[in-house]
Amino acid sequence: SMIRLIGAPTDIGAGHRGASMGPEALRVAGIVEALRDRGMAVEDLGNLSGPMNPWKPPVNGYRHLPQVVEWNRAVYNAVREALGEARLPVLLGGDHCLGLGSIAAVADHCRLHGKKLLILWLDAHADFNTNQITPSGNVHGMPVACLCGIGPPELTQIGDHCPAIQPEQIRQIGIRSVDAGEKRLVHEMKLDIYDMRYIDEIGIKRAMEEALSDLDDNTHLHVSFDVDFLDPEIAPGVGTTVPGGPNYREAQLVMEMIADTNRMASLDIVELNPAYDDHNRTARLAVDLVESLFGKSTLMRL
Ligand code: DIR
Ligand code: MN
Ligand code: MN
Ligand code: MN
Repeated sequence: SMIRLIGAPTDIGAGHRGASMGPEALRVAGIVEALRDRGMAVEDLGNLSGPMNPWKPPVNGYRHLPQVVEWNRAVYNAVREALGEARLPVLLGGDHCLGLGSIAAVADHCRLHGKKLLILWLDAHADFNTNQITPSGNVHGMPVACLCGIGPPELTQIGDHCPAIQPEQIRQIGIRSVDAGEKRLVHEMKLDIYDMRYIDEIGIKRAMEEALSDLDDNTHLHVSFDVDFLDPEIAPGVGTTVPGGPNYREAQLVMEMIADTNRMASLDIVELNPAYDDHNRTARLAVDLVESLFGKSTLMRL
């Protein structure tokens, strides 16, 4: 189906400024042309608008909660509308707090159409903090907990249902930074986490086979791609780098294996931060990986 790009230029959920420049960096790196070269129809709706970053300290364990709510409402509406018009929404973030609005919209759409939803969360972080356990107050560290119903009502009730998803609908890949309280909570909630230790032991191919094992032809696969998933050696342009991530070949294989399922029906590209990048190389890498996500292959397809 036709791809719809939705820009959400904000960094209200992050602890570093600059993810607000992500949508334009991806356009400058040629995301539209790359997808069209793959034979896809693409429409770019431009950017959503929302509140400025007031750059204030956290209140009650949340930094910028009213602004986070407003941006997520805009993202929810835009993603919901795209899916309703049979578009494949690609959210250009923006920080990862926006994964909440995006996935809440996808979950409501799937419920309405009797689709199974599976979410692949590619990230260095589990993003399962709460205001009680967060070391930072940054809401980009909380969207998965909010989706599972743990968080402030303004965020857990962003869509039609609370919780928006069940923990067993999510598979996290590439995780290598989990905060102390967050660690307890992800165990308690039985989150399905393919962390880097596990990937080192069994390899990225088997890890992806396991993560994608219960897809069927009625499954909507959502991919939430936090660019800090990638090793900082290849992807310096993010606010919170964590060493020891997937290298270029491993990241390509992840994307190619997702493409092979033919089930990806929505995508977030978040946390790209041009202020930390080296001449937009991380944006160009993200576009290269997105081509693979949409089926670019050396030998298999024309
Ligand atoms: C850390 C960093 N776990 C926090 N989180 C994220 O502040 O909650 N960084 N998502 O990108
Ligand atoms: Mn994240
Ligand atoms: Mn992250
Ligand atoms: Mn970050």
